[in-house]
Amino acid sequence: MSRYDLIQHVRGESYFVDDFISPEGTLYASIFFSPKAHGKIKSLNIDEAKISNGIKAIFTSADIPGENQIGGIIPDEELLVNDEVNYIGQPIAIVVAETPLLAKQARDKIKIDISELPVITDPRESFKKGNLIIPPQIFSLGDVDNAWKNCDLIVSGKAETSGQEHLYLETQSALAFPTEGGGIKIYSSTQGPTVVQRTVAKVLGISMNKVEVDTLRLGGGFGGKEDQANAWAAMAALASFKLKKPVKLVLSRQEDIKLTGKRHPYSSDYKIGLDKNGKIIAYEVAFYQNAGASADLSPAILDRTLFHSTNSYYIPNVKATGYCCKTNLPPNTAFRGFGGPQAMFVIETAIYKAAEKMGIDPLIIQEKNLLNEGDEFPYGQKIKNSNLRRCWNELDEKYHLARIKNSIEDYNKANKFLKKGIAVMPVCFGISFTNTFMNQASALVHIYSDGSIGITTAAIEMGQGINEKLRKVAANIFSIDINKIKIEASNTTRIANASPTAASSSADLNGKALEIACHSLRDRLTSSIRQDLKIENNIAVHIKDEIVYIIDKPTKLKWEDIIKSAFMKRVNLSSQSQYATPEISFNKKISKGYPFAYYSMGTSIIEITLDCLRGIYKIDSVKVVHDFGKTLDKIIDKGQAEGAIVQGLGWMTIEDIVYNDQGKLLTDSLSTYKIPDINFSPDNIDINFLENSVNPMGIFNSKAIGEPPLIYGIGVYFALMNAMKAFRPKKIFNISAPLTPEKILLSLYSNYTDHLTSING
Ligand code: MTE
Ligand code: LUZ
Ligand code: MOS
Repeated sequence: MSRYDLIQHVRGESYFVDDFISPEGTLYASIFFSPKAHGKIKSLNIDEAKISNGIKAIFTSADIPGENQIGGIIPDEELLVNDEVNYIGQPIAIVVAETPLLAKQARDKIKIDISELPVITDPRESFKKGNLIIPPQIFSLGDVDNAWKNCDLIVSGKAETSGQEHLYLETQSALAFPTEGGGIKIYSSTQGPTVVQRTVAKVLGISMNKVEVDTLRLGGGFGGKEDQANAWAAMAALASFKLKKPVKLVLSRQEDIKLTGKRHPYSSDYKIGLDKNGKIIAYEVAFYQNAGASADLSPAILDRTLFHSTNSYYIPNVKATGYCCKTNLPPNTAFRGFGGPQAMFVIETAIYKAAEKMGIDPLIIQEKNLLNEGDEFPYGQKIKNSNLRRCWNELDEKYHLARIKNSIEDYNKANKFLKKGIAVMPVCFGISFTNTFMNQASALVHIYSDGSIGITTAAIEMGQGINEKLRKVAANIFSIDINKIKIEASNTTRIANASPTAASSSADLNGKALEIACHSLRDRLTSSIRQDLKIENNIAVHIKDEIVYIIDKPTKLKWEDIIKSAFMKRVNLSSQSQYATPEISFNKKISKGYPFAYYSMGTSIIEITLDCLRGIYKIDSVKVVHDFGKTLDKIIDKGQAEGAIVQGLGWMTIEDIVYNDQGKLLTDSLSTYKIPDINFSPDNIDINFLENSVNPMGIFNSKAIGEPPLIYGIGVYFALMNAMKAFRPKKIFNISAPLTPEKILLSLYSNYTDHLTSING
């Protein structure tokens, strides 16, 4: 186990928000939310709730001292509904009582009368009605309209992916308490303490310096707490601010599933044109993003969809249009990949369908069009230091694609109802926030007089191992025992104006900021040593394994000695630093620029066995060659790749979010929403690290890893489609993701008689 808090986790000793020892007098909040997806509030009756046992207060929009507004990108989201409800689960009132149970009991006594309005859950319907949150966004390269005539084959169709529930282990939680002078302090389970701080300040009508947000760690975020921790923190803060008491708000699992947004479902139209050799000449795509009832991060997510509309391929003529469609569902939000996976699913579908028409294997088209060094993306950036082909070739050399394909063909010939399928899935994911200004971070490092070190950055530990990576950076620069280093909670008083821990960039951004701070401390320490030992500037001094070396000779001076001496000489043993990614820029007006510091890339093979009698399947293996750069921590990176892959597999297969046409979530618990478990997961996930890859834009030449491998999971959809094709060679399947077993079964057979006839031969 390489992560330093793992032992603590296993023993149940780590603190999450609900574990903090509550201050004396802590009260508990419960949220009353809209039972209807669209309508006007005619009346809200809190009479009975107000006299409920243990009740302390009920707050509605009228009680908000500042702005009733939490929209980050667009101010279109009320904290508490004032007049019109827009989704089931939208918060209307905060009920505060002596215990969590009493708060829920009081909450359930609130009565509401809503005059209902028409409900829209489908993004295309919303588009038709003109309900767009932002104007259509377009990325283009070359001249698509003129390119079709040069194509030997044109294929068009529709591709759809469903949402995905984050299902972080720790539900949304916040604990707020008043501080002197009308301020507030909040322990929040958030990926972005600064956005929580900004939101709370706005809602309470106070300045940001009066709001302190502290985040020790998350029990998972996966994007679900990049923006959507704000509301709960603001509600706890509002109640606490008003009552001058500590207030804790922890959503139950079912509330969390119902009330919060998910990965965006997309419905897309594509048109792809190729020459007779399989070279892609033109690609046109329209993305209908199901944004839910307010903007949240949808516009930024739609941007990334457009950035990744061509995945790992070079296509000379592209037109990609994105529509951010408002619907009566909870606002959908960031989820590992941030709109990228949705886009990549569509181009892979287009390639699959073109291959089907041509009667060839999709991987021939994939390989032929793989990005080469210097190829241009539709947004103008050209790929540099591309290892995409190296990853592809190494995967092929190691696992022999042709051989796997032959053995699958033999297997499928020999088995009537069991069919194997294989797909190859390459990935090329841009690393940097696409909003350039967000690519900055800062670090604060204290060396205490006993030689131990405390580090604060904006990076939030949510299971991805960032704390261990940061410790490694500092331990490496100072050349000291890693156990001397502690990573402190992220805190807005120590680290200001921070971007959320997101976009897989936290190790790069915070690591590089930390590197700068550590270097300046090391420089101060070296001059302190020179002074102590009376050594000239031209003689090399360094610390190795906590011992001072002059040129290459060890001295008697140890780490503790030099710290003590520097302290006695009044050397500043604290350092604060900022890092901003160089080189990147993006012109939003023309949708061109150089938005990404670099790309995370690789290729995978996914193999499955489908039981065509029952529609059930087993994912046999996922084999990957991925470019991790020079990994900072092999075990952590491998864990990130494996976890992301399984999450991607779940999204494509068994995770099925269902809303009815009245906007009610039918899959609001784990009995109806299935996620991968150890039995579902492939027996064999082979992660190979591409050798000899360095990346100066990443910390210590490493590469970001948090999100990109999720995209490998998309391959399972096409592997399943191939197995279905082996069973029904003449049938053309057009099925939306996820490919649940029931959906597969219903697609393989036209009806019950058909099924029976098949069984009986
Ligand atoms: N891994 C764990 N265990 N838990 C998480 O919540 N979030 C993912 C990824 N890996 C997540 C995770 C997402 S969405 C992102 S953006 C990155 O971690 C963020 O962390 P990083 O920037 O350190 O990679
Ligand atoms: N968040 C964000 C992200 O604000 N901008 C991004 O580009 C991004 N990318 C991935 C995940 N979160
Ligand atoms: Mo990850 S979707 O950037 O939080």
